[in-house]
Amino acid sequence: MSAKRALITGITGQDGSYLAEFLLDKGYEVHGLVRRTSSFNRQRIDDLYFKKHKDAWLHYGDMTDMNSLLHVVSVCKPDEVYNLAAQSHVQISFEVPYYTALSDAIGVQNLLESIRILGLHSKFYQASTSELFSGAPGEAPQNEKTPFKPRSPYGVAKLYGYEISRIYREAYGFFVCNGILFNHESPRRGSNFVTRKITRGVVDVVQGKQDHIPLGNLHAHRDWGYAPEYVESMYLMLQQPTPEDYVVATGETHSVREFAEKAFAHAGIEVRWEGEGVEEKGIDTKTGKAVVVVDPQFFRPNEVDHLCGDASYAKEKLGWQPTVTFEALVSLMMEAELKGEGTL
Ligand code: NAP
Ligand code: F7E
Repeated sequence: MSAKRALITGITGQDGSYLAEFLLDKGYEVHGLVRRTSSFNRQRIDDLYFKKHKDAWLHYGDMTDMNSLLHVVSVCKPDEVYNLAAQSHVQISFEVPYYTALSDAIGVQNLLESIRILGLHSKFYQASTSELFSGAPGEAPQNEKTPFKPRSPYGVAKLYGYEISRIYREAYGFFVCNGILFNHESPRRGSNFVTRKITRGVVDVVQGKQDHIPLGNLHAHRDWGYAPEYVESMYLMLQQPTPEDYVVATGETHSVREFAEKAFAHAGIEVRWEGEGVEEKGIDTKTGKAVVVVDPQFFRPNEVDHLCGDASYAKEKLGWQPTVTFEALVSLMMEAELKGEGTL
């Protein structure tokens, strides 16, 4: 029997790189969509065995360019499509709302339309997100039935992606699953997301390269899991007899402040908090120096305050369950950072 073929958009990103490894290990032929960039941005896949693997292929294209998607889909004829490509930074979506809508909303439709026009029966995974929820504390834990009320251009673009995916399932009988994934992190996380910013910042503070880490909202609560475990849930969704939508999360929530405390503790620095609001600082109890300061440039015009997912449906139907705890996640990210192993 010939190998199953998967097309992964967003293969150069955190999740795409882990998913590519996971599927190649399962014997898939993996095709990835990459953008042309003036300097190479393939650190997450290049040094892994992707580059040398005989069953791995990269194709140029862009979610906003229907011609390129039609071409790539017609060349690959994938059994499974994992649509992970997105402008994925929530704060930046306030600065580039139009582009975010094009890539994260219309891009999903472009890819679904490509499959439809070509008359293929590819199964389709859509990277939906906990940013569909409002994050109002009274709503947690959020599950598949919690109402959506996004609070950012990113969230609303992803809502379009979620709904258009559902519509292709209902209207055309497509096998489409939305994975409503809560935050998931790793040493490959982009360095402008808060977890990586903190772990890199702690190492820079320890090595004397910077005095402190400037952060925004320290009160925000997130349900943080480990990315390699989360990509497995994407694969499991597409192996079910019927297509459905699933929340994927740990069920634990922690604040940005707690993440910073734990990361500094890993490097032997105890932090005590002083002041309030923009005056709040994290002080190294030994030296008395501020190692965290609040910088309002990292506040968002609108914030999702409190996320905590209920993944019991994914556990029941997919047999999926996370094993990496919050403490273990901070430790493994700090260990990788100290060894210089994180993606730049
Ligand atoms: P990421 O590291 O930011 O990777 C995003 C990927 O999308 C990159 O490969 C990027 O390519 C590609 N991309 C962006 N715009 C594109 C476009 N217009 N055309 C083609 N490719 C484009 O994101 P991630 O953390 O791996 O997340 C994967 C997906 O899951 C995203 O859709 C994200 O919104 C969603 N999600 C993430 C989380 C999370 O906690 N990580 C949670 C829920 C949902 P370049 O390398 O060229 O920039
Ligand atoms: O922020 C607060 C910030 O940017 C987490 C994406 O993968 O997960 C991610 O979105 C929290 C927010 O992730 C800083 O205000 C404080 O409350 O790491 P983040 P995110 O916005 O939750 C969801 C599920 C996705 O789908 C997205 O694609 O941390 N925060 N200070 C900060 N955030 C950043 N980035 N930088 C700060 O300095």
